[in-house]
Formats: sequence, structure tokens, C-alpha cells
Amino acid sequence: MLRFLTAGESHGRGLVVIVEGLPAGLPITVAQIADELARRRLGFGRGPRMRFEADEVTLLAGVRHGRTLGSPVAVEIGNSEWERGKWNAEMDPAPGRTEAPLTKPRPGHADLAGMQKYGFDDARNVLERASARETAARVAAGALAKALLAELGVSILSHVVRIGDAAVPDDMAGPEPGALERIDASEVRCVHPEAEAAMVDAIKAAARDGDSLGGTVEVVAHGVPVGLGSHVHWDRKLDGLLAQAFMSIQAVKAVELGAGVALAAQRGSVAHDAIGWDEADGRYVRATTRAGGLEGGISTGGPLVARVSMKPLATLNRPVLGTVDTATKEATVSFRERTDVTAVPALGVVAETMCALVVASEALRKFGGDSVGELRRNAAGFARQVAEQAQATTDAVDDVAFNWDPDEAFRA
Ligand code: EPS
Repeated sequence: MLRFLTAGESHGRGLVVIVEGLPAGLPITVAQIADELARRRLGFGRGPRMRFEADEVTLLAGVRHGRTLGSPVAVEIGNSEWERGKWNAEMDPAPGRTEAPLTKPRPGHADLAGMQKYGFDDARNVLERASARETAARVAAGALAKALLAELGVSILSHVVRIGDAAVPDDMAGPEPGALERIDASEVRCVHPEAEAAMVDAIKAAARDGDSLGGTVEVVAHGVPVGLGSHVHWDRKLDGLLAQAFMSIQAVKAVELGAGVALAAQRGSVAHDAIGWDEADGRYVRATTRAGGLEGGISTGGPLVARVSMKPLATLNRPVLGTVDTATKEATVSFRERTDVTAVPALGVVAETMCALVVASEALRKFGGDSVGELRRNAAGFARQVAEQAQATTDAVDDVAFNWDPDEAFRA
């Protein structure tokens, strides 16, 4: 199991993440973490902050001479503006008060519900933590999870399939393993050139209007071993764990696994992934990924495929959303803040992160091990067991426990 905790406010001194459960011996460098953080800042449509925010990374604990020690890994990410003194007074931890409380909560943000829940009269006390800045800390943790998964031959990528009303064709094939560089080279992280151009146009149009756009990313994990997650209990199902993790990302409103929603409209005879036997490789195969690589909450060994959708950001450059000033109760429009037109390209990187953290955690639960070598040995041993089981032919069907005979069942 892998656990992680983040702390930090958007305009505070910085963010911290502690990751517990990583085995010893995993190669980790600051550059690896910084590269992932830089990917998260990519994307046409992001606001001014992403241009100057440098994501200053410090490995505080848990790594020595480039390898994990098996102890908790702590990473600090400094906020550039703190260094420049811009927010030091406003976000000072020392006793004091603000001269400019935010009292015009944005509909769609955590502002008002958070003020009510915590008894605040300043929305900043809520928004500083609700901000998607927190995802930088998650992405640092995700870089560690990805490094662990690489040891098991698992790679995770994402690409943008929709921004506003601009989308890739429904039947577009998902990108192959190793396509990440090509995806990141696109300014909206979209691999379909026409859709990419339409997305850029949509962002420009929304920017002109001071508006914001939501969208959808697809996350694909290649090389996930069969057998992660379990059908035996609700909180062990890998599909449920992934859905929770994706839904926890700021502004996400929908998660779809495999063909998801479309399956609801289809007949059972065409909605599933038929199982075949590959004689040459001696393994079971599926030509389709309608189930998203998950059956009964267990990974099937095929690619994991998920789509994650976010709503348009609630902070607008031209505030038009109706709200109430909580100090005067007068009708007004929500406060204006520096913001992004869209963060959908960054959502892909954050969704990769959450997928990596969940899959790495489940891989550690199944294979265990205190060192990377032990983990790899255990995973290889299980892969061998699965291959041997697949090869073994059943001598006498009657001897197989729990064998379900459809003829028998329908006669009853
Ligand atoms: C955000 C508002 C903007 C975004 C921010 C999320 O921040 P600021 O108000 O400082 O310009 O840039 O995203 C990040 C800081 C980030 O690192 O992703 C919000 O209101 O959630």
C-alpha cells in the first residue's frame, strides 16, 4: 500500500507531500519530479502564473544517493511568489488580519460551502486550499509512483479528447505506449490535428470573452498486471478506487471507465470484450477494451482506460456569475481573480498521477516487498504462476471446484 498526504496553500510559502510505503532502492532524482511538474504547467489556455511559477523542488527526506531508503519520502515545492514577497503579508501564519476579505463567493467553487462549513467570513481561507495548486504536490507524489510502476513495466499516459465543444472523433484509436512525448508536444496535449486546432480556437474565443472551458482527458495505463484490485469487497475494487481518485481532482465532475456511458445503450451481446486464446503466446487475449481493462474490480491485464471530465473553471476573467456579498447580502457578481481559461491539458497530467498512485498502491498490496528487488521478484513469480495456470489443461472438468455448467443451470 502507498499512502500520501499533501499540505500547502496556493499562495503560501509552498507545498509539501509525504509519500509512505515506497520500497527501498527505487532510483529517484529531483529532475524526475521537476520534469513531471513542468508537464503539469503545459497547455495553451493556462494563466499568467504558469509562466513564472518555477515549481522549486526539494527532496527533504527518504532518498539517499539517488535511491529511496524505504522511509517516508518528503518533497517540498516552493511558491515563486512567496520568494518575491507578493503574498507574505496576506498569507502570514503569524497572528493578524487581512485588510481585504473576499466576500463575493464564486458559484461553482468551494468558496461559500467552505465558508459556511468552517465558519469563515473570508473566502480566501477556503480557496487557498481548494485551488488546483494542490495538484502540484500530488504530481510530485505521482512521479514517485510512476518510477515504481516503471520497475514493473507499467507506463501511464493521458491525452486531451475534448475542450469545450471541440473533440476528437469518437472512434479515434487510443495512443500507443511511448506516445507521451508526441502528446506533450501538442499545445493542448491532443494527438488529433484537426481537433487540436479546434481546441486552440475554442480557447482563444473563450479568452476573448473572459470565459473558461472544461473538457475531457483519456488516461491509459499500459502493462498493468492481471489481478490488481478484487471482486470480494466494495472497497477493494480497483474501478472504485480509480473513480474515487479521479473524482477527487479539483473541478472533476465525471469519470468513465472503458466505453462507460455508451455501454448503457448497448445490448449485452455486443458490449463486452470477448475472450480468446493465443496459442503462440499461451495466454488469454481480448481484441477490445470496452470494459477499460477492469472486470469485477480486478485488472484484466489489458490496458486500463479511463476518461475524466472537468467543468469549466469557476474563476472568470470577466466575472458575470451571480452571487451574494456575504457581508452585505447584496446581489453582486463573484470576485475577479487571475485565472486560467482552461486547465484541461494539465488535468491529463494530474489524472495520470492519480492513476499511478492507485495502481502503484494496489501493486504493492498484491506483491509487497521492502526493496524494489523483492517487489520485482514477487511480481515476476505471480506472472509465472498465471502463465503456468493458463497453460495447464483441465484433465477432468468434474474435478474443478466451482465449475459452472450452463446446461445444468438452465435445466433447473
Ligand atoms: C487557481 C487559480 C490560478 C491558477 C491555479 C489554480 O492561480 P493564481 O490565482 O495564483 O493565478 O494558476 O493553478 C495553479 C497555481 C497551479 O499550480 O495549477 C484556482 O483558483 O484554483
